[in-house]
Amino acid sequence: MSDLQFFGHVIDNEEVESIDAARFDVWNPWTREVWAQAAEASEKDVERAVLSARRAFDEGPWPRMGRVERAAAIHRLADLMEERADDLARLDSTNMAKPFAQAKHDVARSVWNFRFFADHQRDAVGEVYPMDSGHHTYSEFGPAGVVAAISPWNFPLMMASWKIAPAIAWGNTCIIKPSEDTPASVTMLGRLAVEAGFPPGVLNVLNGHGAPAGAALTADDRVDRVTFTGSSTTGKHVMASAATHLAPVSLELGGKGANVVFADADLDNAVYWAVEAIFRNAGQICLAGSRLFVHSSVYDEFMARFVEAAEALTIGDPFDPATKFSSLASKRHFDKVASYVESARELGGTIRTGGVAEDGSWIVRPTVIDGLPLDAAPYCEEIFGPVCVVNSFDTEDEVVHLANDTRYGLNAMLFTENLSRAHRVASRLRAGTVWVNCFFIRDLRTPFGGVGDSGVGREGGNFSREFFTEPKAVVMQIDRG
Ligand code: TXE
Repeated sequence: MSDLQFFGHVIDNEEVESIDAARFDVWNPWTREVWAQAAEASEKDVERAVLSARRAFDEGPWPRMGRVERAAAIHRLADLMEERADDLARLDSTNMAKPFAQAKHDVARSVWNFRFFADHQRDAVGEVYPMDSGHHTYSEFGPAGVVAAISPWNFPLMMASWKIAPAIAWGNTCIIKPSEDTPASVTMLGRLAVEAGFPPGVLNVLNGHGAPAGAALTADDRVDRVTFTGSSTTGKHVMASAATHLAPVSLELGGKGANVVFADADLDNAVYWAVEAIFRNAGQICLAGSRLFVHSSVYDEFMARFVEAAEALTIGDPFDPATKFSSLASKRHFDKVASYVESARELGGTIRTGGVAEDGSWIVRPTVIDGLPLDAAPYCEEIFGPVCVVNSFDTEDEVVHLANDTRYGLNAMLFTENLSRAHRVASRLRAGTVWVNCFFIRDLRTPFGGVGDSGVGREGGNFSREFFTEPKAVVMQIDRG
């Protein structure tokens, strides 16, 4: 009997094996050992999950429940997550080498996602349109149906909660397929939903690979909404698949965020956030500030301080409290990031610090590169790792052009003490979010999403309501004249 942990599917409030009993290995990237197994869904398991979610939506209490009662149920889940925060964080740290303090932070953010959307739907109001014709129209926001949510491995619990919370808060039922690299914390979330007393089928967790599990899910015409976070390439497949049955999609895809440091920036602040923006979570963040532009008059000073700060990050075991930075999330991903560092060297880039740790680990050290041509792949493509490519600029027009000259458009950052410039440049940057003198600050009421290859649609606050409901106009005749 194996002593590996097991993460099954959670379907109809029961944790089950796959119908054919297939499993896959789950790795710990720090120890480079298999530490668990998860159920590997086939089309038959997808069918089972879809039937469960469909039944829960068409016949179950959840979509018909009062908004106060539904909010209370979601808060019960959030309470349980808080009680078990260390366990949830431990799963993410083990599963993807996320430093434990950062994993704890992610759990807190996940709890907040549930609490926010529970209250947001509870307190929401509709719209009323008085009409001169003697009629009166009001809007209603009813649940859309069954939501398929597909989440990535870089913030396993947090990204899943960001999708599940608004979906279920608005009365939908949900099937979440976590990344095959990180099934652990989302499966535990499914177990906690059972403990919280959710009706069967409201939250189903389906473990498995992109194909067949994810693909079968998005193609299923009993699914009413598809929300996906992952690569731009897979996002296009997901959109095409959902289009076969006209299910609206929300896609949050890759990024190549520009981080612009003007000459008048507070350099302490700019260096601090430049480090956070590219080395937090080992750079495995769609919002990473991976293209850094520094005004030529402060370039040398900034680079010296940036390199020093990068080198000061403590690299090590994700469970060591001193660790700020650990290995990449999988061997596959390590190979991808390492090959970009190698190609940067071959294409004439100067590695100012960092590089691949040549010790058999899956670590790429905090890496800063400059001198790369602007058509080089490591400058143009999403690396999704701790690799920052730096360039200098002289004028505002030049840097706006450079920042926007990408097929991505998820986010950008700018650092300046000049208020007029901050407003002007923020408005000219082609990105879903622009941070001025900061990074990673999120108010859940605000729109979140990207342009171009960074995605389709926005989520957050009322933007999530638009996506996860079917708005309806009810026209009443008030006055027969
Ligand atoms: O992504 P995929 P991967 C980027 C990042 C990374 C690259 C590859 O650059 O290096 O993508 O990562 C599921 N139908 N981002 O391979 O393939 C899959 O099982 C339905 C950016 O992990 O996009 C997983 O659950 N689903 C990003 C999820 O999609 C499918 C976060 C993501 O996998 C599917 C992650 C299919 N045909 C990676 N194929 C971000 N925006 O933050 C795969 N999946």
